Amino acid sequence: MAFNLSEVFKNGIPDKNLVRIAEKIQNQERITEEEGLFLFEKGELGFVGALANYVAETLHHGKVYFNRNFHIEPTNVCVFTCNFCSYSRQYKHRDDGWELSMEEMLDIVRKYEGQPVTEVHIVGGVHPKMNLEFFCELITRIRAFRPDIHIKGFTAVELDYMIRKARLSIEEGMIKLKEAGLQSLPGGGAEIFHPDVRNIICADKVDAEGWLHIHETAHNLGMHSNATMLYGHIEKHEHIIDHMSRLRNLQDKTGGFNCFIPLKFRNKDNDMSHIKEATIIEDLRLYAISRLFMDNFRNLKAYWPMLGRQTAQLTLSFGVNDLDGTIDDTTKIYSMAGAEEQKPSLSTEELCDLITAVGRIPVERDTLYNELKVYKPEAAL
Ligand code: V47
Ligand code: SF4
Repeated sequence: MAFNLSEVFKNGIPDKNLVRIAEKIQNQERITEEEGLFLFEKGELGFVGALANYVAETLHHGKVYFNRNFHIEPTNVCVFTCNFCSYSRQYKHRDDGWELSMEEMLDIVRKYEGQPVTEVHIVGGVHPKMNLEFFCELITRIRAFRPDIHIKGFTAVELDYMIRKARLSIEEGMIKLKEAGLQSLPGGGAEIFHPDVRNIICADKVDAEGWLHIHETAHNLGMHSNATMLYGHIEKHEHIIDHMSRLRNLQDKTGGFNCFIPLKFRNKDNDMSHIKEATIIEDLRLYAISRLFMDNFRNLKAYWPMLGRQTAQLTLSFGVNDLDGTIDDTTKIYSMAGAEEQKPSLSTEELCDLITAVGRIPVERDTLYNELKVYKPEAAL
């Protein structure tokens, strides 16, 4: 796609630092942390959006990815007390929450028999009685029933707890899970790495180094993973840049991340409800700057159950190239936190319509971003 700097600056005299950043982006040079911060401070939405759109178009030529997936949330009982969480219940209040048995979880998988889903996403609270052995058995039994489904499961927070409790090293624990059939890790639990924020919003769970070590170990074992960032609460721009920089560094080292997923903080029914949510303008700037800063992440995902389908659709013009999946109303994390999508479920036709409405090409992918079906414009209508 041809890109014309003068278009970006047509409304005013360009700031020389912004010109320099735009030139770097155009020449596929990495921007520094200072430049990333500068974009947050001085880069208006139209400017960062045009650049981010240019980068996404150069990489993906108008393609936007989605997959056919469903979630299993084993429990919302959790030993941790993240202040932003609307979903968890403490063990002593477990009667207010849910704890699925092995059979109940396998029933969820059985419900999809004969359906062309390609991924199961398993994430939940950290239950003190659901251990490594239990989850290895769950994975083995899902694999035996549906060997064709990719099992993406457990945030680094869940893994850290279950592996430490089994008195194994992270590597030993990850090998056990991999042998049972776990194929990749979702990106949750990253929140904001910087201790000045982490110690306030989620002080008691795995820290930045622990989270990064688990993902690095998974990558070294040949597994892929995703990375998230919870934004729009008490963090400052410096913390966002620090977070993205740590992920960018690990990606340089291993290349094991599939995608980056900024997650918008939703404020219903949690201990941070007094904090106003980010505006749509802030969401779009954040996605655009992520695309510009995370130059070694091919895929930037807008998780539509969290953002709502309309804002997710808007992000497609601001650097995003992935919307996650059909979901089929199998997750409660975001509806409980106040997301617009109270029963998140989209058919492939609806996802295709969202994507084609903004002039992009819908592509069904698998978890590792292999293309399964390209919906040519006429086929998608
Ligand atoms: O780590 C919890 C977030 C994450 C709130 O890898 C909240 O494809 C906003 O791992 N407001 C877990 N966010 C979810 C997760 C995930 C989600 C989508 C895709 C993928 C993937 C992974 O949910 C937590 C936390 O950051 N979260 N509460 C809230 N009130
Ligand atoms: Fe537990 Fe995860 Fe909620 Fe934190 S975000 S309290 S670890 S369920």
